[in-house]
Amino acid sequence: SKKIKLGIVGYGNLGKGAIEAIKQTPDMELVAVFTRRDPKNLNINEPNVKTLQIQEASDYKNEIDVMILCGGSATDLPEQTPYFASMFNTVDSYDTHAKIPEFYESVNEAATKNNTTAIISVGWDPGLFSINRVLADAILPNGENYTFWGKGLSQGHSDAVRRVEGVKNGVQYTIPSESAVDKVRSGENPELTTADKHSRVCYIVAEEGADKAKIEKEIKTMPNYFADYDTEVHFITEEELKRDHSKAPHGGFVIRGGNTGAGNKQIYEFSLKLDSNPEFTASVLVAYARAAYRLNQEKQYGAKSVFDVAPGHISPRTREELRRDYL
Ligand code: API
Repeated sequence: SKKIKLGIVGYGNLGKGAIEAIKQTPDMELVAVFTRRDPKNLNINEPNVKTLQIQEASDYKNEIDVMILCGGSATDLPEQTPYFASMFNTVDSYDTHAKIPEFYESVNEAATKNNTTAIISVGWDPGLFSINRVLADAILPNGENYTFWGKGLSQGHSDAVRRVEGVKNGVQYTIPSESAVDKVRSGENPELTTADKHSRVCYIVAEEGADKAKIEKEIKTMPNYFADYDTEVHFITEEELKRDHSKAPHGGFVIRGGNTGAGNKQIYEFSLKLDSNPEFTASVLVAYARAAYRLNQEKQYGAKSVFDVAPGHISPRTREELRRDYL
């Protein structure tokens, strides 16, 4: 049968990860990568993949089944997802948790109008962690959910600091509080504030002559991303950034402590340990691209989240195979 044809929008860490992830699938193929930059400057060594300008995407409506949107949440995706969902089935990794309701509404409008299927906020958090929060809560109603991230490099927060005026480059590490994790694992369901659970550490390369005090203040007071946390900002050189901060490990845990029956303690835990956060996130996006294609074939139009997608829909295996080998 014919392979599912994919496009990628954005050639950053996530877009590069998506190229690799698609190669590992038996049933999907990459048609083109769309970029805001000059396509000639993308060094993609894939003879059968076109590199094109973002504005050319509308010419490929009949050649691409699903568009994988690899832009950032801060400013790219709020514009790009509704735009592309008006022409293509899409998957994206929009991860500004506080703004997901309004993001959903604007994508749903575009997708519903045009009979496309747009799966939003796909990745590991939001994404796989979200599914586990829902499972744990449904199974153990008498309990409490906790999410811990790190220690690791958050793509979303790093993208956010790089958008601050005067910042040339930078990364952000999310650091979980070990004592908070230990308390949660013991099942005592402690009350923890946002700041009790994590702290954030940024390494910033400032542009020449930039006002470092102003940069630091802008980062520390940034809503959604930093304002509710204890945040450290360190200024370093470009060489130090390359030398010490080029890897992008991440991971974390969803934990729920609950009680059943005669007060029996039940601990639910899901965890990830990732060498490369963007490569893993891209792998989740690519698996859900398969689901976006299938849902669209079933005429399930509009914006969807991971909660609306059955696990069988993201798998390349048949339902018979899944029942035989994975039940
Ligand atoms: C953090 C997490 C990261 C989630 C993973 C992904 C990312 O604070 O480190 O941006 O890397 N919210 N959404």
